[in-house]
Amino acid sequence: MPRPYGVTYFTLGLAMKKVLLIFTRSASGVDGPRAVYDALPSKFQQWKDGLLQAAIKRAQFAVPPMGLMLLSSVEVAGVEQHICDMRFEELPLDEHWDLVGITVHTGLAKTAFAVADEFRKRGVKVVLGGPHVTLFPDSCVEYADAIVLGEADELWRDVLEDFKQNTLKPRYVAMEFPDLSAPRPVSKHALKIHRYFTTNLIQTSRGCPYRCDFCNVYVMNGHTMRHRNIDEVVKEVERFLVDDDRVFFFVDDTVNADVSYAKELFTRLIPYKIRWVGQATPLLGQQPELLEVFAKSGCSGLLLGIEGVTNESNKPHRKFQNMEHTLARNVKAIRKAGICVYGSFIYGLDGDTLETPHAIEEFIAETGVDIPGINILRPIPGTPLFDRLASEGRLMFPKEDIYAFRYSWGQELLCKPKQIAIEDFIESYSALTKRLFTFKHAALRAVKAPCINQAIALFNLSYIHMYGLSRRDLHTQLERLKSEQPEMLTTETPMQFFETKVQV
Ligand code: B12
Ligand code: SF4
Repeated sequence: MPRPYGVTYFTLGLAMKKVLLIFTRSASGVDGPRAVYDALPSKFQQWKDGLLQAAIKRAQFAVPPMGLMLLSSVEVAGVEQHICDMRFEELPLDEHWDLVGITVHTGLAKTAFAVADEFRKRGVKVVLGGPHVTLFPDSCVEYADAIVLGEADELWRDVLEDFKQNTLKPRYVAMEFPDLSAPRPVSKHALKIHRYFTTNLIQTSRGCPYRCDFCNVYVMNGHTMRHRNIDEVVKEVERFLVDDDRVFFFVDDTVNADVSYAKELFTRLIPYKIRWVGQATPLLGQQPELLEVFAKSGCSGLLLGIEGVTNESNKPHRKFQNMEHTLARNVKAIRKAGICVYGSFIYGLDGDTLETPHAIEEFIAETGVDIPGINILRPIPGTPLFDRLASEGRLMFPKEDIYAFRYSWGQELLCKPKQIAIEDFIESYSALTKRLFTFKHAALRAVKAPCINQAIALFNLSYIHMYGLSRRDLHTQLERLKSEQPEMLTTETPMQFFETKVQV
């Protein structure tokens, strides 16, 4: 959709300011799995990995960056905004740009800074924003002409206006969380709609009432839930359906956190006959009325943050909402309502032992989780978990080197498990993923899935490859540790170390 300001500006003889918003690609994982450790995989492996990368990137969540969709929807006279999604395209370094804005995620910060350098070398001003800038602003200053801290929905207009007036400030800070109830129509004009799996991304709320220690959503977006106006969300669904009738992705971290809001919203969406996916807590299984509304409004799949399957595993990480005695029942209730479950598990939690992989496997078999995602506990810089593990001496990289804590796909151990020696952990994790991701399981899960059977088959098939990659990388990491840092592999686990110290 062309921006209306263009005509007026050219009529007045003024040049439009061209702004480029950039989203970077992660080193591996949902953006196309790649080896992060294997320096020299065989020719056959390289060929196979390359072939599968593109297919997996598309089959997984190849969705546009919602943050940049919002920023590019801010209309300022005399400014036209474009999006470059590096997961799909090269940087347009040779085109003329007046201003570049880049989203910075912690695990991808090095890439974002390198991109910033490229543009600044060419004399283009660069603004950095996103989760990493909000959490670690000072580490970003040297790579930018301006940094934006916090949710930039309203601030972005100030940045663009200042830039136009040549009065760009070095730092913009969102002093308060933006009022989400105010109308803010989202435009898709800067997106290439057909390259994505879907472009129907909607966020109805921000903030999270929970405080899991490995997460930083509540640090960035606050504890109090802020909601958008329900009429506005319904209008957005209507508008989006005009250009794209594919599946909707409600990107809220917990779409069932506020039961009465969710019930009203999704009841209003029933007549639109959309299909949608989202993220929820397993507590949904105990919210029968909401569950029914979700099913009737076209919910086909939910990612459930299950993490550990026992209270011993979850409690040390402040994951109190998942109680062991209701967890399996809740997952079964959700599937019984006709909704597929992506179960997101974490192995390596403080309460985990070598028995945990079997408990996870049994849980999956009992509940029929349609897609199991088996993550390794990941200390994300800026989370309470990161700080605690640093103080316990359990980080495997220097805590100052926050960029070492890159994002990958269960391909790397970043901290020492509390009760399991590293070598045993890698062996047991590898054995678990080998047992869970087989052609037989992929076929069975696809057949038993309550809906979207093809998508379930594709996901499970792609995980055979992705967890194979994870096993290869983890074993390469293990070999390197053996030769370069054997002291890390001492059979004394941090737990035993602690106990010895206490006895002394
Ligand atoms: C949906 C989602 C996904 C989806 C879709 C991603 C996509 N294409 O956008 C999928 C599943 C693909 C995904 C993948 C990953 N994700 Co994700 N994801 C989310 C989630 C739940 C919502 C993101 C969202 O749309 N938010 C809504 C928008 C409006 O908010 P926003 O992006 O933060 O943007 C606002 C501000 O940050 C700021 N802003 C953002 N960019 C810019 C740029 C400029 C110039 C400026 C000025 C401002 C600005 O202004 C925006 C408006 O207020 C968030 C959690 C969360 N609550 O945000 C995690 C989150 C962003 N993801 C995270 C991670 C780690 C990943 C992965 C690396 C996982 C992996 N191992 O592969 C990949 C990385 C993919 C990539 N290339 O970025 C982390 C990032 C942590 C961090 N400190 O950097 C988060 C915060 C979750 C968490 N707590 O750990 N993710
Ligand atoms: S992991 Fe999920 S439930 Fe826990 S704090 Fe983060 S967003 Fe909230």
